[in-house]
Amino acid sequence: MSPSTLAGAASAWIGLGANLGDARTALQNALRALAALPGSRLVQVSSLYRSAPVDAGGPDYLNVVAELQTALAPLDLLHALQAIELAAGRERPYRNAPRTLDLDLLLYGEQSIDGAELTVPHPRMWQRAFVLLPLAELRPGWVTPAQLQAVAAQAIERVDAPADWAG
Ligand code: PH2
Ligand code: MG
Ligand code: MG
Repeated sequence: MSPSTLAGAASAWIGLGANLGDARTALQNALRALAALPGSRLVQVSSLYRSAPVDAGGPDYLNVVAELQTALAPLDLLHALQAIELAAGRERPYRNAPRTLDLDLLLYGEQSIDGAELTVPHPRMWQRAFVLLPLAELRPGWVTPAQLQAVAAQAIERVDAPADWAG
């Protein structure tokens, strides 16, 4: 086992988004908070993307995807993500309301989870260019050309390479 591998850890793929306030700083702070979670290591971060809201109103979003290697169990990770959202001033006035920070657990290892609190893989991830494009960057070959083609009409642009915004 390499020293950077955490015992019993899984790769969790997290979608980060924000479209209220200083979204870029919110995403940077969220990455720092993810890296500081117990038993966790931030492995990679995608480019920063600007995307038009999907099924929602309000300003454009900034979106990224991150890979977190973590020994936290899925529900413990979910609760940790919710705590980071709350600390960033997240409010939930109505469904898909603009938000200071949204952290979605997209994938947790190879697991399929269908619980009251958590569904993994994230049920809508394959309909969303703001998830698939950054994920395809980090997992080349995992997202298929057909899946990317299916979201090709959605308005999204790559704003910054990882080193230029997350570095
Ligand atoms: N999140 C949503 C709804 N719509 N659209 C974009 N572009 N980016 C998001 O992160 C997003 C969205 C619900 O969480
Ligand atoms: Mg979301
Ligand atoms: Mg969410």
